Amino acid sequence: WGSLGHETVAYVASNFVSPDTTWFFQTILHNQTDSYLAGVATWADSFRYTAAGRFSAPFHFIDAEDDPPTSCGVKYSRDCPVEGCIVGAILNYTTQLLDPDLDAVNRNMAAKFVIHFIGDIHQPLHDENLDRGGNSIPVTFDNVQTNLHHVWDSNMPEKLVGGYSLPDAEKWATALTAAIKTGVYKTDADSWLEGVYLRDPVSTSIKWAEEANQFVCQTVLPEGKDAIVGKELGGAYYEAAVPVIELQVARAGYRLAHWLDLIAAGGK
Ligand code: DCM
Ligand code: DCM
Ligand code: DCM
Ligand code: ZN
Ligand code: ZN
Repeated sequence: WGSLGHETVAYVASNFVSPDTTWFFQTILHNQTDSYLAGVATWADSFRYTAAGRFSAPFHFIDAEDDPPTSCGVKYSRDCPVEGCIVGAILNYTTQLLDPDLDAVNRNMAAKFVIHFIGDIHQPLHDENLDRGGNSIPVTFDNVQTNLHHVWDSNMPEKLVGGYSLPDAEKWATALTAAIKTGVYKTDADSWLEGVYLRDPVSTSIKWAEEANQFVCQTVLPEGKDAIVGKELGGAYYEAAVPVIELQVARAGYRLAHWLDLIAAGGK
């Protein structure tokens, strides 16, 4: 996701975490405001472009070597290479946060990574190998030339919300939070936490990746790559994608809240 998606996921999570969790992560992140999660949600995207952070670039995705739209699916053994992937990164940085001996600097970094990667794993194209997660599929969106990955990360969320500022994210998060508490997601939200086990971050997050990857076959490339190369996606394609984007951002925020609650409780 772009900044809007990540900051919205973070605000949704802040709306659901327990008071103990709020205090726990406000301390780690040295930020006592309501934006303590949203304020660091895009840090990992800046860090990966620095020399010190280059190692973390592969941690933002898992390149599922499936065959959309015919066959979708993610396999940790097949799709997570030695240099790492988003599932391995969620395992690593969650494990670090559970280590009572971890120093404050690495604890701060681990928290920022977990907040970001639980967002990215819910973006369908972050769980897909084809054309580098759609980065090499040229398209236009509202007459601007871009690529399919960027359309899902940024163009479609920003068209839906009407901007990408921090207040835009907070406003979108307020709407998604209401949908989870009392609206369209109310009956399903409990099921979003099925299969979530702090003692097994790999099985937990591969399930999230698998679920998002199914949308690559259903919604991202339903008629295959050739049907959208060079096409304008701001019309019917956008309308079909919006419900998936809203659902995935809502799920990511709700699951991030639960994951942070489990971490703050120390696995107890
Ligand atoms: N981005 C950045 N610096 C750059 C290029 C892009 O911060 N030099 C940001 C823009 C998007 C985000 O990265 O918000 C997309 O990251 P990803 O595709 O890993 O989700
Ligand atoms: N950004 C975004 N959507 C845009 C333009 C920018 O999400 N339409 C993000 C990318 C960078 C940040 O905002 O992370 C700052 O972008 P810029 O340096 O282009 O102002
Ligand atoms: N990306 C991805 N899968 C890949 C390569 C990149 O999901 N195989 C994501 C990471 C960034 C965006 O695409 O969010 C752009 O990546 P880059 O800046 O590395 O081109
Ligand atoms: Zn992306
Ligand atoms: Zn990212």
